[in-house]
Amino acid sequence: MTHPLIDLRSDTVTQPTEAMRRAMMKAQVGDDVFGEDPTVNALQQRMAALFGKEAALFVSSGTMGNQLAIKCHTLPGQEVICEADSHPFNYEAGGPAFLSGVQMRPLPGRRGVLNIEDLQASLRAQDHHFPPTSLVLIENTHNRAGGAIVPLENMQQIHRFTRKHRLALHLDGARLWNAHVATGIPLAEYGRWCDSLTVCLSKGLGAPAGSVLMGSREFIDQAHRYRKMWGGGMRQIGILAAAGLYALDHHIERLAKDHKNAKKLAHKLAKLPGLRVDIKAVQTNMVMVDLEPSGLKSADLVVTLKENGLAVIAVNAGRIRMVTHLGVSSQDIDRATAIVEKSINQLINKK
Ligand code: TLP
Repeated sequence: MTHPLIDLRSDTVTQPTEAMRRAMMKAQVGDDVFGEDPTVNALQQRMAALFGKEAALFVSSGTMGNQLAIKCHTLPGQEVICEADSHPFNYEAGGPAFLSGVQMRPLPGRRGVLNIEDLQASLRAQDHHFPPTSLVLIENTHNRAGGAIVPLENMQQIHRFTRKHRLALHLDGARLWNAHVATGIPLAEYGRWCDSLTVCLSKGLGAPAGSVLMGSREFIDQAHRYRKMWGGGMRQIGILAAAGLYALDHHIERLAKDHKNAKKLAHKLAKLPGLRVDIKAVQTNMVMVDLEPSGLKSADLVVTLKENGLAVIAVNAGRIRMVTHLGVSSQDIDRATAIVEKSINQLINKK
């Protein structure tokens, strides 16, 4: 019997469920550029209320949400402080420089967490040699740190720091849902300690597309204008917003299953010779696997795994990433582990 490919590259690969597709099909729609799509309006209102923000804007992607936030919180020539492994710094195609004309100042974090002393030390004196700093960016859960949860206390500390120094604070909460389910901290509590945040509907929540940017009414009004300018004004987009609304009702609590599957995967992989997995570091739906003990290169392993029916991505030359999501069952985890074991043996025997 041939099995379908198990796709652990990302939680972005999910297929909309039958029930989600039905919700999309039945959605009432209108022209959202005129503000007349009732389903988009309902999603925006619901999201703003959930996160305790004045207003929300449905955007095409997490990248667009983050880039709009950077645009609205800064002026060209200013500086943005971020964590060195953060998504906006590493994976948004240089957007901050291109779209907002700002300079990014990456600070090294610890498992995605920015240290308050490093932030203090990064402050620049009032001197015309220096770029003025206007924004701090944080990320929770943290992607490159393997889905790590950034503690709320750290966010509160950074919030206090930004108030004191009159800086804006934006949270890239692409997978904030995962942090919320893992910690039990209410979504509004995360909303409370930042000026703006982006959350994605298209990752663990399983919608086919869409993210939501939230903040003050004035901030969202400005973001709305840039969204239009950047070609992101869409029309009868309630079809996609309906998937988001469906996900809010049905796909938040189930993230606990993804977290359980990720832990199961980590435990099983840690037992295989040649691999190193930091089980304690698996806090949500991602597992980072280091290949160093085996001497294998991730690029080779990725190809062999794919041939054997498992898709993963390489984070760097010696590390692969596996992400659990609603398309992955507990049995898939058993099968994925067997495929990893078989693939490592094949590659080692070839050497
Ligand atoms: N991340 C993707 C890839 O770009 C790496 C993934 O598969 O994890 N913030 C964070 C923390 C993200 O992980 C991502 C997507 C984004 C923003 C961007 O979201 P999209 O892809 O909707 O632009």
